[in-house]
Amino acid sequence: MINADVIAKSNDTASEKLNADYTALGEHLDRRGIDIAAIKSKVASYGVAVPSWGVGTGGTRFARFPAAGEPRDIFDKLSDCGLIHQLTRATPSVSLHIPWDAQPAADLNSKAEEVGLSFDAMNSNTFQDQPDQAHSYKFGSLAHTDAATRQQAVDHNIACIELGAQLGSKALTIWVGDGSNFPGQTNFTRQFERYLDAAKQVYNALPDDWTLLTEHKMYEPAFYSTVVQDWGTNLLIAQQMGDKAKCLVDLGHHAPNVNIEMIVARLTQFGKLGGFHFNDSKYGDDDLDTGSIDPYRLFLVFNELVDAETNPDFNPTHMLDQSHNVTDPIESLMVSATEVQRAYAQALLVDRTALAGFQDENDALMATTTLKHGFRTDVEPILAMARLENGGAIDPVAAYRASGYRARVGSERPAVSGAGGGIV
Ligand SMILES: [Mn+2]
Repeated sequence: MINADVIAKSNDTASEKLNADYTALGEHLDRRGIDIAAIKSKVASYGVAVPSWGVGTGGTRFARFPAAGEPRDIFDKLSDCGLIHQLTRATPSVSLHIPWDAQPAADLNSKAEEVGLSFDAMNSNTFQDQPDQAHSYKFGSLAHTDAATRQQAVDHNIACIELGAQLGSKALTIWVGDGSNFPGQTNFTRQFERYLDAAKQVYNALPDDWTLLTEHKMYEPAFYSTVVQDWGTNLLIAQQMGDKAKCLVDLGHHAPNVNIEMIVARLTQFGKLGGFHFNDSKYGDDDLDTGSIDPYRLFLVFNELVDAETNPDFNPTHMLDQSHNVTDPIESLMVSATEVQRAYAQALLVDRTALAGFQDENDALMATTTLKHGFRTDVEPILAMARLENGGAIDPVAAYRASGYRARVGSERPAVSGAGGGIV
């Protein structure tokens, strides 16, 4: 966390220009029949969770290049996450990953309170082996051929629920790497039956007010077949489990050019959209920064979400899930949180009455132009004003760089060895 004076000083130099830009945008939106204050209010109350693992430098299977001041444990991670929220006012919660972040609940709650954060969905890990575990996940976890290995994975997921319940979390996200690397290596049907049976045991351990989020991913670490490979399989799982089970959509977990916004609409229509992992992708699961490659697709996803907002039961979790290889993770996460807010604000500007009319009249050109009108509007003054009024920074990256935070934690936290393998 940084001194409030640093934020105030940074804002002082930028506030005059912001006021002028905000006034001009307000007049422009007024001519379109849109109240800028109402949009700002919605943006101000919007939050996206930060993944605890996002504040460390990521990497690839080839290498990892750690930066100065890498968080050494979950408490350092929570400090970094707290700073991101302090400056952006857009990331009020953190999603933990167990066992990486496993610590006594009292200590986690105390640190979270200190840095002004709450806990979002819990994430289990059955895609790598831990030093003290009895059975290896080399050939799978919840779908493993060996019953004892499946049971170990089930028990781990239940332990995640039990810890999360003490932290105020209300969801467990399961992603498994189970699959195969060779045709014939596994029987697709029997493997999926084993997964469903094990996942049901986890589902049965959920408190009544919890949601089970299952996350699909097309490939990797399994490169021939993956048990939960697409939204169709994910939907089957959620339907087989029950009302508390919903699908989580990670934007990077699809083939290039897949119409993700349509998947969002389908899952929403049947009450099975549970949450998002925001990131971006150019080729495969690159986990690039949200909105860095295709901001229009991000906007189109939010267009579907805003369309569904009228349903009071519609409340999917939103989280960033990306890997930072060449940037300061704190800066990337601040910019990405802002990109998510930007897509939300742009989607709020779409004239839905006009759009529905053009759709009914089959006026394709005017329908798509109506959508684009929202996307083309520069909403930055709305985002910046929402941050300023909530106590954040008009320009979070500028304030962060002025604070000297990275240099300070660089001297406080011993360097992490770069010799280890990358986290993908
Ligand atoms: Mn993800």
